[in-house]
Amino acid sequence: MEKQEIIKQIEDLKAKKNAVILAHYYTDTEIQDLADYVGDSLGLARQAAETTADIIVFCGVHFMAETAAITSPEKKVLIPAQRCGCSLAESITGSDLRKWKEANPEGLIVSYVNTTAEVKAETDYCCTSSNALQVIEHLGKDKKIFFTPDKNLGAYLNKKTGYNMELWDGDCCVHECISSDMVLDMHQQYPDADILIHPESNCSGDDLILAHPKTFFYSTAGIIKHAKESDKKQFIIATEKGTLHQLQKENPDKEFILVHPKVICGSMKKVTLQGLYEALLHEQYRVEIDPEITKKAQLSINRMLEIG
Ligand code: CIZ
Ligand code: SF4
Repeated sequence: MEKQEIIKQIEDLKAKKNAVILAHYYTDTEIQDLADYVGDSLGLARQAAETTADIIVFCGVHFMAETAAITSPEKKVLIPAQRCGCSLAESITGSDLRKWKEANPEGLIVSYVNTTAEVKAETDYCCTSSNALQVIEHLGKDKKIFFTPDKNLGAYLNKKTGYNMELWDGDCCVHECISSDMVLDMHQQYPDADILIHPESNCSGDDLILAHPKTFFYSTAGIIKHAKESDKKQFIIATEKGTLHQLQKENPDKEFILVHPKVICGSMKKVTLQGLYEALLHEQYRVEIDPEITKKAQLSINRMLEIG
């Protein structure tokens, strides 16, 4: 089928089946352009919880579709591509958390939302990069906190708050390549640009980068907001490449420079138009979570949603 015909079929199936298409900022540009809602994990989790659609087609990686299935257990959640993994979500298991809890019965576990449903079920509070600071500040400095699974976001949070959270040794294989040297090299090339950095990046705990007058740390949604509200015309973007699509769409008169051409999440790019069409047509691939795990995971997600 021609591309235009696939797009028409997707629109028709969506209307016929009362489906909604949610897409992450890191998916291919044509998927973002077709989606009913494009967002980061927090935005997508909220949309999934609020939608009145019967079917959610989740264009993103597997843990994100799981989150939608947890927040909307009565809906049919579909993911267009199989094996859309995430190095962060795969770095830790429910059993790792249970072991920590046994050794630290007074402690609290805060998990970044990039985790499996099983890990969320063992977590006290979820957070995303949009609300991580709010969540840990809500818990207070005196609590013993185990922050999982992203060591870079964890190091950033410890630096920003003065907390001493214990950190799990996980990372995002995409943002891990964004080093301090890479950021400083780009700054030399574009000295007037603001540098907008996702805190999953390898440089996020580096005092030099944190104190740098041109750096700003944000979630993906925060990066987009900063670019829109700023009077600046040029920005270095230190996160996944797909983010540039919305940035450029919303700010056609501004320039966005990706910190390095290899900052691309291969898992997100597995979602294709053909896959999306087949997902709607055959109602595949269904993401279902065990009801007991759903109930426990809902607690940690809802605690996060109540805070911010
Ligand atoms: O790297 C990711 O997967 C991110 C930043 C997710 C999100 O939207 O928070
Ligand atoms: Fe996971 Fe990193 Fe891809 Fe995000 S960019 S989905 S954290 S591998």
